[in-house]
Amino acid sequence: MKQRTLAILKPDCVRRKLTGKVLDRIIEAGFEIEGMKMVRLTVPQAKEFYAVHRERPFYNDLVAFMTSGKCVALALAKENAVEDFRKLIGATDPKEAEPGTIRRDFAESKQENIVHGSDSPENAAKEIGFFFSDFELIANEASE
Ligand code: IDP
Ligand code: MG
Repeated sequence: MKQRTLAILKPDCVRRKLTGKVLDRIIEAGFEIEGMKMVRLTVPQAKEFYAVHRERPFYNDLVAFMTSGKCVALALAKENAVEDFRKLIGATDPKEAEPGTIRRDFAESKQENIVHGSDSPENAAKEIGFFFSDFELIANEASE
């Protein structure tokens, strides 16, 4: 069954002019783009998006990083999208990511790791709702 996941091309990705290369990997891997927008997160928005990490030592740095420049938010669709996208991007720390993954190939640090991917279908639905209204998403039947 087709599933959606939420991806963010983080400020390091946009700043380093890797948006096109990373999007190409995502499209080549079979993900359909059902929503896409350039966004500059505010501090309250970044805090809310990463609220699960608020007790972690890296939280404030993460919020500063995520608000440091433009991001590209993507609603992606594919069979098994959540798990397959996490495989495509690799482990959080690029040093631990498998060869050929987006983070291994492009990321410079555990914080500046190029891309976000939802970690469960439930969180994907919440995160897509965070960035996109229904009107901004291609309806399933219209995407083929
Ligand atoms: P994920 O993005 O692979 O799901 P999470 O554990 O959910 O990883 O962490 C969210 C984001 O916080 C990471 O993508 C990364 O940007 C940042 N982060 C996570 N752990 C660390 C850390 O130990 N040091 C610095 N930044 C971190
Ligand atoms: Mg996560």
